[in-house]
Amino acid sequence: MVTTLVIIPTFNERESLPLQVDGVRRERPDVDILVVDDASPDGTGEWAASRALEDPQMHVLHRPGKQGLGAAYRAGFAWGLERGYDVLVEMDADGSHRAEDLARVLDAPGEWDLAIGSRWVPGGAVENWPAHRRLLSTGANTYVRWMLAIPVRDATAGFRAYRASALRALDLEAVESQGYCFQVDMAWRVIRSGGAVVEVPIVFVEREHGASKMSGEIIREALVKVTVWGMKERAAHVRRAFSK
Ligand SMILES: Nc1nc2c(ncn2[C@@H]2O[C@H](COP(=O)(O)OP(=O)(O)O)[C@@H](O)[C@H]2O)c(=O)[nH]1
Ligand SMILES: [Mg+2]
Repeated sequence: MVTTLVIIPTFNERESLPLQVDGVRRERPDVDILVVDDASPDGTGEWAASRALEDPQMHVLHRPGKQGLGAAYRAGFAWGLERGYDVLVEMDADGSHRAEDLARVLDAPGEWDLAIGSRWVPGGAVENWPAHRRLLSTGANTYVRWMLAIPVRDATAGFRAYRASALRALDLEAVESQGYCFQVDMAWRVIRSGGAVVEVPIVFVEREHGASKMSGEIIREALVKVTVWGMKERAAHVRRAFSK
């Protein structure tokens, strides 16, 4: 039997997390959950710890302070890989990633190393997003696809499942990116290491409780890094062409 760990990073998600945990439990009672909490001042970590006492399939990793999404996932992956899970899932706490889409991501067709729950493939959608956030996401994804020359429609998506073997093939310690850039970085690394990526449509619903941690700095990091990676890739192509 395939063992699955759903990793949920949290920072101040006291209102949303209980709904998300209940949803995952309801839709996929077979999976284990790991909440990675960065010492949320609102008591999210305490709530998760008390829930874990009642539920043997729920675990919590408490971290000393807010260190970013990428760092939280790296710690969560290490935790899950040490314990031998076959599949590791990334899922937000805020309800944007619907529990009813989890099975769709986990049961993605074909042989995949990374299955992305995608907003920007036919059947995918976003609910309750203003035009400027849609434009930011579609624009960013068009730029990433062109700059890195990868066929992924939603490389910034944070609802995804990795085969443990694909994560083991990467040097996770070397991944420094945070935020959206972390998602792009990871997809690109899987592709470069020869892994297969599939996208399945999901409906992304903007959060009802709490606040987004998105910031100008997160957008800037993604833009700068993707540009640098793309330029380096092009320079390497040119060097290879001339050295033939
Ligand atoms: N542990 C941890 N979780 C974070 C951090 N930043 C964001 N998150 C969580 O990552 C998920 C996505 O963040 P969110 O603010 O909803 O980003 P958005 O959906 O892009 O607006 C949520 O579950 C957040 O609580 C962080 O620094 N540490
Ligand atoms: Mg969100």
